Amino acid sequence: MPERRRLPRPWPQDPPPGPFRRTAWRSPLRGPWLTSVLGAALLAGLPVVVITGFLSYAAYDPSLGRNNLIGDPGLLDFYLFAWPTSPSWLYAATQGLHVTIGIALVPIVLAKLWSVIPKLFAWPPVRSPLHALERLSLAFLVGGILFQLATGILNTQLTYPWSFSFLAAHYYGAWVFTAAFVLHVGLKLPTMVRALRSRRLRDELRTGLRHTRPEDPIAAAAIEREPAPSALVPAAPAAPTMSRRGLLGLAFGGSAGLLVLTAGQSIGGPVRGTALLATHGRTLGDGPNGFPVNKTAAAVGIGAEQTGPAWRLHVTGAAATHALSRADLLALPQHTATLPIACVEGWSTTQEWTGVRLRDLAALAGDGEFDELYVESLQAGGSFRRASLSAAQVRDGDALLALRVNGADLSPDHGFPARIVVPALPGVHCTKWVSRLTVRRNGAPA
Ligand SMILES: Nc1nc2c(c(=O)[nH]1)N[C@H]1C(S)=C(S)[C@@H](COP(=O)(O)O)O[C@H]1N2
Ligand SMILES: [Mo]
Repeated sequence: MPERRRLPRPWPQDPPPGPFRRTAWRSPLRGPWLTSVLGAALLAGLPVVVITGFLSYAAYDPSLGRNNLIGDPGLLDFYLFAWPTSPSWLYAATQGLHVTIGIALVPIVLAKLWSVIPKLFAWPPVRSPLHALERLSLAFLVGGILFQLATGILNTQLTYPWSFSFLAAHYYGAWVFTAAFVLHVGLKLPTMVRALRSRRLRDELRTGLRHTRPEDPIAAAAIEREPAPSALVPAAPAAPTMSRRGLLGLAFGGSAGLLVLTAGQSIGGPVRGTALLATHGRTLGDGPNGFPVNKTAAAVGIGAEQTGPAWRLHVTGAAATHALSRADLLALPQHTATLPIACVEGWSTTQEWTGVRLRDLAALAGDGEFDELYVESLQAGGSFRRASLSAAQVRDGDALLALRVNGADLSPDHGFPARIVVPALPGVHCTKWVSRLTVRRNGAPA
């Protein structure tokens, strides 16, 4: 092997006192095997979160009308396919997985970071240009996952203690994290496989505290293909206070606990009550309208004067403009469909909606040739007051301007007098308190 090019060293040979000393990290549990077990779990789980996350971006259909809320992503823009309307639970499933698995991985991510902390303080800090690059990529990896988990979880709690756009930040953050993750897996997969082979999970699960011993620092360095002794395995191990199976039990048990406390919000029905961590998607009242409410009418300043008898639905296209009262809409052919509202925050709820097919309304005003139905709400402000639907979504026979739900009139909080419900459409585009529909082609009325 050619000798590694040495950088001129701006730091002393000996590490400074504190965490840079190899004797500072004393847990006898740390080592490549433990890190690899946690890493293998993340390798199984994180791709699900990444893929469903990018699918959610596609489901928003940012290429259409004014759906793009994150600015021009330039090179990072991608449209693999037009988001389908079938099966109707598609977005409820992908986004439920995104949020539930993302939350459930938190204890495993934290345990994995804990397991590799000594490497953060490795001495010398940089051994070669390649080592410097690898450490830089780790900054993006660790920074990326912490940023994505923190912003994602705060979004599910509708808490925004920052001034940037959540959507834009979470989207660009996803690219940073994904790039670093792919690189990291590429670099570390062989190490992970060697490390997993170095001990047997079954044996570890049978080993209690009394027999817990550190991994071998020389063997560990060989597994890591790093200069011996391994930075992960302690040079001066303390007596164990916990077994490896105890630590894995804590991480995976915590993960399973979070899964149970979150999944109910997506599964719905009687298990919704188990979703104790879902502060959002709570149900207000009971009866036909007794299902979760995102924003109440009061929260967005919509009162009875706007939704009373004076309300009209304006339908505009190239052929005609109509102002329809609720009675006019109820006189049109009605269609009933059982469809979920599936929120980006992970919760969903399936109900039986009745109303006018969107394609019938589009046909009232347009000439039949359109690529977008632009929906606007009575709501004065906020980014959820309008949405663009694609022609394929509008043409789906179950795509509705809903007037009723579960046999009763929509409640004010669920969008009375009329709301959009379309199969597999993200909840955020199921506009409530609709006031105007415009049939468009290339941005102009059609
Ligand atoms: N006008 C308007 N429509 C809206 C919203 C809103 O804030 N304003 N919230 C959206 C979001 S994010 C979701 S998830 C669904 C929730 O519908 P629900 O409150 O009837 O359950 O409504 C959507 N429609
Ligand atoms: Mo939502």
